[in-house]
Amino acid sequence: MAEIEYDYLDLKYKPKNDVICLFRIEPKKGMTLKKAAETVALESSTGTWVAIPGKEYVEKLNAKVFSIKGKFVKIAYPMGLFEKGNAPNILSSIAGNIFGMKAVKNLRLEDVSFPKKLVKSFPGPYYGIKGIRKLMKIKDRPFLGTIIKPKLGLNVGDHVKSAYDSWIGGCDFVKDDENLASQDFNKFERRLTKTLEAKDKAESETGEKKAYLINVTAETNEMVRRAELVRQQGGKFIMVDIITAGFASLQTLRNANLKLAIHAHRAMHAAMTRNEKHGIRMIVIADFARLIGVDSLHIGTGIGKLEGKIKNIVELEEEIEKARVEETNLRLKQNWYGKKAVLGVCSGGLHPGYVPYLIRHLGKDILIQMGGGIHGNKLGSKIGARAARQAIDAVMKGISLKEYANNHFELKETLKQFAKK
Ligand code: CAP
Ligand code: MG
Repeated sequence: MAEIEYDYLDLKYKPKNDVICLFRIEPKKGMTLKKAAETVALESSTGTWVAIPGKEYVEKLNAKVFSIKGKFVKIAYPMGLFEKGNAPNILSSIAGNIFGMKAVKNLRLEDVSFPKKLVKSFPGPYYGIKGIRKLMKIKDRPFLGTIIKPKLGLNVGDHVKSAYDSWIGGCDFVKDDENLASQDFNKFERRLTKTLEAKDKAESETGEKKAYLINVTAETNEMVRRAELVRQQGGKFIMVDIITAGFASLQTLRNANLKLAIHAHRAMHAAMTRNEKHGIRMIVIADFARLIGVDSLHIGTGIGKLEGKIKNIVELEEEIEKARVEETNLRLKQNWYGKKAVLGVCSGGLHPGYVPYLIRHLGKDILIQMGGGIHGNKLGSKIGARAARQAIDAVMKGISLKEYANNHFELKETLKQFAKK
């Protein structure tokens, strides 16, 4: 009898072409989970705190709570609620006011699953993993990257020198740090030109493809202008802080169709993703990043300086790489309808000693990045990069790092240095 009261609840409903969200809900004291779930469904679709008389025709767009298992609730949102190809619009509903509602003590959006029409309304990655492998001419090993350190304050000359040493040592990618833009100590234009020159030099000296991921994060128009400069100067990659820049500006950048690979840094994500009871799980951010069309995305390490369990990182990697993913406890199934695979990036407190762990858990289709783990090497960035590349080579040859280090002094010295870290 009580269920009839719920306009936003239908436990017999079988979703077809809806957007599905999986929430973890803790109601406020004195409220049932059912009522709290209904409140989430109404606030994130057609409703508010009071019924609006005379406008009943909108009810066909009501979101429906259709599954409740323990604290986990699934809600189906009719496609008609959303504008296709508009990421902020979708997020303002499914991840909007609801987190602040008094009806919930805690609320976490664990995952979202999109129907075909919605997936098709976004472009997805331009290159994806296969495209990046082709650009870099690297067939079947993990990519090695570095983040120039110190992250801020370095002048252009030292930045370029560290980049060149890293490439010569064996890095494929050199990346800016997330908070480097165009500050007085290191202006964007000069850094771009000089670092690309060093890249060309490193390419001709090593015979390998090298890439510079310059951080273009800025006000949207300025960001597109900087990306255009990269294209004009022959760069193939850019990097952007997708959370602080925002999904709208990421869409603008992707839709500008500059044919540049977009490397997505996720600075600030942990403000939303870290609390396991409240906020938004990283997999949701990753879903939007893949839809909008980044080519590589930071997914964590499970072992370095930043929080994140390896089990969750494996699931996250599957979500951005596979053609379709199956449902698990905290993940919804998703058919990606041909959207290209995004390259998972492992970064944060890494050094060569961690390489076997990363490849064992996450496979070869990853970009392993070491900032401090290369530039903090007492023997310099070049030796640091060489040791990191040797660690990858050892794993690919099935040889333990300890054994490989016996005839590779760079790796040997580096493992000693970082042994106690
Ligand atoms: C890594 C890094 C990255 C983090 C981001 C840093 O440097 O440049 O920003 O890895 O984390 O500043 O920490 P180190 P995530 O190699 O010196 O740690 O990839 O988890 O979003
Ligand atoms: Mg960084």
